[in-house]
Amino acid sequence: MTESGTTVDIKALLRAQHIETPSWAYGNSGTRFKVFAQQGVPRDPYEKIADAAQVHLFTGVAPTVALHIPWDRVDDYADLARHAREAGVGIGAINSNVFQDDDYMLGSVTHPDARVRRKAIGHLLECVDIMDETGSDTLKLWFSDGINYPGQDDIRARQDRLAEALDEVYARLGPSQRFLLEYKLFEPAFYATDVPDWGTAYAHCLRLGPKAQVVVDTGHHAPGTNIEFIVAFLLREGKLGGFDFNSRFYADDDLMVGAADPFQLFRIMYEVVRGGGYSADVAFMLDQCHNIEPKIPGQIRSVMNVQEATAKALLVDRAALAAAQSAGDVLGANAVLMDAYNTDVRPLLAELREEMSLHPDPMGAYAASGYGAKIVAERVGGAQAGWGA
Ligand code: AOS
Ligand code: ZN
Ligand code: ZN
Repeated sequence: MTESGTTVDIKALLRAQHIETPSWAYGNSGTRFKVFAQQGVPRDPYEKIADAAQVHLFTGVAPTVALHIPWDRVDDYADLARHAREAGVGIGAINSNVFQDDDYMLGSVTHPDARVRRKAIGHLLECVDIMDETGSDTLKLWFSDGINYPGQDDIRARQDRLAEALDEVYARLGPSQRFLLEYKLFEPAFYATDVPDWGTAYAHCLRLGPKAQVVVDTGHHAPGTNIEFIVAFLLREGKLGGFDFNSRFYADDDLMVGAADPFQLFRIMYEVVRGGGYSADVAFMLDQCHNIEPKIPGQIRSVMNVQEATAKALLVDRAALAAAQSAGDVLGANAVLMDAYNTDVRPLLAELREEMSLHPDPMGAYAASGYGAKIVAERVGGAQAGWGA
């Protein structure tokens, strides 16, 4: 393949990339210490979708927005989906919430009390109803369930209860719907989380069948975890359903993806490309909360960071890499990967945006658009993203 042929192929793949932004990124958020309110933030789900549409307008690769129930509860979901379509975006994953009610202090689907488990499962089934109404094909399941102290509950019985709940939700899925099971090492449970790692999520999904897959939130691992290995393994098994992209320095920090460790993001994207995940049904979703930075530009920056990592991953000379690997050329193989990582792909992406009739500089174009000033003038009393609301 010629050099220019390669560039054309890479551009076509980048043009087709689809990065989903989360509705909760557009509202006020913070830490347990303080939520700093910003001016102009959305007051309802309709305005969150309008903001998500801006990210798509300036990047061209963020055509869907994930909803979170109940934070995005409305009377008429079909109307919300219509509003999204009119704004130029679609509804992405439906994120369930079985962590915010008082009932869930000791767990939701793994709670020792059958009444609470029934309530939690009822919510998950309601989320599938919302998928039907909005046309969403993906349910994202994250459970805060776990225990804080040894002996607090029976670890194994909690797995049985989890399996029962997953069975029921799985059975409710339509033919073109799936759920993604998200794991997280700790928080809010500090001793034993019920879905703490990819192995637990994988085992449950494997038992259930093809409509259950694992979602990798990049902030949900112990420091030093080799996330790209997990990606490679799950892809090989056909069980990687998608990503919740964000950056972490310490715990589940939910910072902009690619901010803390762009090299790790590149390594992850390389395994996605290598494993065929780029063309398969692997969802690239952002799961971020902008505590101190402006929301819409924060999402635009994150989308661009994912694009840059993807472009570098696509630039890896796979033939040269395979040759070096089979020759046992350790330094040569590593150099092939690093050459791609060290390439400045910003000119390529600027060129691609111009070909897509977009401004080559999405951050600058958004700043110049006046949308930020308009929402500050129009919206008074914006909502929190969810926590503590
Ligand atoms: C929680 O830590 C998980 O990352 C969830 O994916 C997510 O942040 C939350 O459920 C909002 O949807
Ligand atoms: Zn997440
Ligand atoms: Zn998280």
